[in-house]
Amino acid sequence: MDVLLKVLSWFVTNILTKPEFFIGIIVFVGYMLLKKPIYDSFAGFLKATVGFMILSVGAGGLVTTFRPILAALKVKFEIDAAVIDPYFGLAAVNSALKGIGQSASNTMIALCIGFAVNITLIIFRKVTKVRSLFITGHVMLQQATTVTWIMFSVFPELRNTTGTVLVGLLVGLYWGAGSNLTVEPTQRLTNNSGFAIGHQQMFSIWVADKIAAKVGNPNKRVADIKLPKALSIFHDNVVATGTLMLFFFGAILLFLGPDLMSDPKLVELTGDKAVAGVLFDKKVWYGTYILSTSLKFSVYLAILMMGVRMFVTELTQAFQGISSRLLPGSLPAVDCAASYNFAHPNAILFGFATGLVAQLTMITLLVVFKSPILIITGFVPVFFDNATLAVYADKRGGVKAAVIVTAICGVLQVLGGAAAVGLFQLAGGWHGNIDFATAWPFFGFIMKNIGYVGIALVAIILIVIPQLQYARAKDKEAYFRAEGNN
Ligand code: ASC
Repeated sequence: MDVLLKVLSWFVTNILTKPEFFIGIIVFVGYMLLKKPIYDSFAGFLKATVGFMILSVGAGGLVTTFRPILAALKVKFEIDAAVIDPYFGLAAVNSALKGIGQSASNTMIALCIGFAVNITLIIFRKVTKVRSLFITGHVMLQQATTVTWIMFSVFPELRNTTGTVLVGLLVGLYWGAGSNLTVEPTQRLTNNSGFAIGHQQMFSIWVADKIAAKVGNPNKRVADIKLPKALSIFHDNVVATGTLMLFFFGAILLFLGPDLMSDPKLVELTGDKAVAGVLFDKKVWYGTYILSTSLKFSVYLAILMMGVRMFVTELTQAFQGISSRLLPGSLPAVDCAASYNFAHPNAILFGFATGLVAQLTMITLLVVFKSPILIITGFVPVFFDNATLAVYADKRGGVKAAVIVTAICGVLQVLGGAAAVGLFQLAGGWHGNIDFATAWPFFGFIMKNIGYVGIALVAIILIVIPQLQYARAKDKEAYFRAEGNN
């Protein structure tokens, strides 16, 4: 058992939670199946892997730079609040697991079981109707950890192997059903580029795609906004992002002040050593710090987009090999940032800005109405969920839909986060991404109220979702060709 655990742990640490290699290997195999020479396949492996690593530099830079600013709000207001962010959630769950004498190895096993469940669903896709394999490893780790806590807090008697296996089963079903829901919206968005989304807002992408088609106008997209001549500089994403962030984070940083922004307490609060490197250094003028910190948003976003472009181009070509020879009609479900390649960059900005305003409004309301549970905005959900939903909503319903969808998302992120903190008794942080502010608290609620039958019910819901999706598909053959017009 010990050896098996070590092997599993090696696999999880070195491969499963390193999506860059996963994607690289898929690209390599895909090119080989397309009968490309080995040197071309190797080049594809490298470009996809390096592309994903560049994306991670961009995403990591955004997270590290803006996380302490949002965390500092908690200090400034002296509120005991939970930060809704998957990294804070991960830390909160890990310390809670320690508190009940459990270790993270449960999560590791659940993660592997979940992955195996997702593969099985695809192998039997004619029966299960699931076509997509979730391969965003770092996100799988966060999700398996959160669901482990939901299970262990709701059923203390299941803090054992049985509970861990059940977590694996539920997350595997979620990865299959959730990513499968993103197939049509993503294929439509990307002109059948051959990938789906495996991230933290999969149910919400499906919902956003449906709402947007009803409430908006696809002919008035973010790209179609006509600005007067003097404002036309904002068509350029670097200018738009830079200006908006300068005002936005500039105001927040002015409010927080140099003393707080140089306080090492923020490193401890965020649990991220890298934060030490982005704090204010009193040797420079605070104005310079504000300028460079705010503009880093544009810098890291540009890096992220460059990485996305590289790996998506390779993946799109190479996956034809896998979907034509190995697993017909199946798709890899990748990081939500892959969708940013198919949108006007200002749609991303729109989503983030609207989601943030909605979140801050809701948090103010929680304070005004003296809610016993308070929430602090976390960067990952407010940026990546809202940017992603805006991209999908803009495709189907233009600017109006993008604003409506992300405003709703921002509100739900705060309310759902607060509900989850209350429901699962977690201190300090909650996962916070939109699926974990809606679907998962709901699943947890079911389990808490009807016990073991609830676990079965959640599993059944997740099994039935792809069945309904297939039943509703107009063209059943196209469903298995995974086209976006269903
Ligand atoms: C997440 C998470 C990240 C980012 C990244 C976006 O949910 O944990 O690090 O989003 O995957 O590209």
